Amino acid sequence: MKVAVVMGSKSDWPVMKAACDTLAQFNIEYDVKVLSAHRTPDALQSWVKNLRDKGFAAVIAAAGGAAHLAGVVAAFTTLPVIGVPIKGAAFEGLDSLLSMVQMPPGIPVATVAVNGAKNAALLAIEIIAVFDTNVKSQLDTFRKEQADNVLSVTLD
Ligand code: RP5
Repeated sequence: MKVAVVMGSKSDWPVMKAACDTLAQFNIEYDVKVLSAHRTPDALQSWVKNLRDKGFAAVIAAAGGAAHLAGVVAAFTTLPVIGVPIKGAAFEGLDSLLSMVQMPPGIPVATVAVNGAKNAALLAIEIIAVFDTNVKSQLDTFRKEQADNVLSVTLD
């Protein structure tokens, strides 16, 4: 299964590249797009509406400021939507975080940390791993290596 990645602006890409790199590390196919809830609403709607039929399992949506992109994506699909609040010029990214995380009941967005692109990808991979034993085993290896790295730390 594939993961869709969308961000509101090309200026989000330096953060969101980490999500795509992580998906690639797990050999997960992805489609990455720049589409904006307010600048390109019609194009966003038609892209989102076709995702399930095209075999996507989850959507990662990143935006900054009045960050409504993930909520709008979630409004148009019942695929799980993972939101990445992008740290912009104002408020250390708190504006993006609160805009994204405070979804009213009925349309969920699983919001990760400000600039949390890597965790967004890992969460999408964990969703796929519910059904895919190969991906599950890659996750087990990743967790073991991560733990080994912590346990082998030496301090000067
Ligand atoms: C949001 O506005 C984008 O997701 C970006 O984080 C922010 C600023 O966009 P640009 O003005 O850099 O295009 O829609």
